[in-house]
Amino acid sequence: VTQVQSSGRAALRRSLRTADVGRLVDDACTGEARAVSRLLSLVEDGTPDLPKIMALLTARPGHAHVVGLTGSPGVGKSTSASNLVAACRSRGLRVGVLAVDPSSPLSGGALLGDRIRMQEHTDDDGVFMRSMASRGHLGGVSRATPQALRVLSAAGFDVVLLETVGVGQSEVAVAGLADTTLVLLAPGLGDGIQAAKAGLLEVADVFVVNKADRPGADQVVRELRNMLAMDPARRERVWRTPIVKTNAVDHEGYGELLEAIDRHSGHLRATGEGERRRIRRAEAELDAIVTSAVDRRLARLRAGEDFSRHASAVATGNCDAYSAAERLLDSLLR
Ligand SMILES: Nc1nc2c(ncn2[C@@H]2O[C@H](COP(=O)(O)OP(=O)(O)OP(=O)(O)O)[C@@H](O)[C@H]2O)c(=O)[nH]1
Ligand SMILES: [Mg+2]
Repeated sequence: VTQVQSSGRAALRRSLRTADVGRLVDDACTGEARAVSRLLSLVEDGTPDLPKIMALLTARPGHAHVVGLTGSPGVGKSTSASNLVAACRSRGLRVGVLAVDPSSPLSGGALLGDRIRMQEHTDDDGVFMRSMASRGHLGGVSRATPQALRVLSAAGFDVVLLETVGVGQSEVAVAGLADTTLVLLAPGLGDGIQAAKAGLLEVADVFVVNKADRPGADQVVRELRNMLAMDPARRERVWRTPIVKTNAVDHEGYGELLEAIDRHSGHLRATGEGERRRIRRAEAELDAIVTSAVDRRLARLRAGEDFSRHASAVATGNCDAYSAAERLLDSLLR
């Protein structure tokens, strides 16, 4: 399987004909899983066809509501995502699931586990599941995520679940791309403090206290309530962050969780906050594209003759470093 995948990847790196790009986008927009998957690979690999693809997708924004799931390892993100998929499907909603690992180049184990958990949905045309790891490019997945979300929205999914694997700032950043961010906590993980440390409390639109079947769940809810009450930034907000208890193993609490997500979605529309988040996502997307372009040009510049010529001039005292740098910067941005 790995071999087939990697030769497929090599093929993807070659440019496609314009007509083929058009057909691929058309197929993906009908929700055809293979076309969606192919587009996501192109996004992930940052292939030269991306500008064409993104231009075509602009006319088809879709209407997906992006729900981010984040929280410490083992808190139950994947199990909860699977439950949310089921809850959405019972309402007739089409769901895309994007599991991203912003921190590690490969997390084959976790992703394999997720596949097994998602197995009950594999025969369902209304569900699309995809994992992205960073393949060793620093910041690679975070860069690709806004565009991957665009693809899934264009493909007509009503809801996209964005699950982050791994912890840290990049995870918070990825969660920040969602319309509604769920922060999961569970008893017994010392989670309240961990979440506060990782900056997760700030990004939460809904708190999910999972593993409600375990002792200590109500204690976590109480701690959260206290923390929320003491947070001055929260007091000024219109949105009162709900706390929903779930038991992912016995599928309990998901009706209530979907209701909370619905209410938040209504809040986003009513207050203009939704628009602000779309702008924030566009900023992240632009930032990623500009950064990649500058990185590429900088790499070319460093390897070029101009650079060594300027370095010699500085070394021999014919030019000061700042003037030389100015000239190089001019040529970089031209
Ligand atoms: N008792 C109990 N166990 C749960 C519950 N939810 C998840 N688990 C178990 O907790 C373990 C971790 O669940 P995952 O869904 O893989 O957690 P995760 O947050 O996706 O983990 P990572 O992807 O490694 O960060 C699994 O063994 C689950 O079966 C729950 O509500 N109650
Ligand atoms: Mg997981």
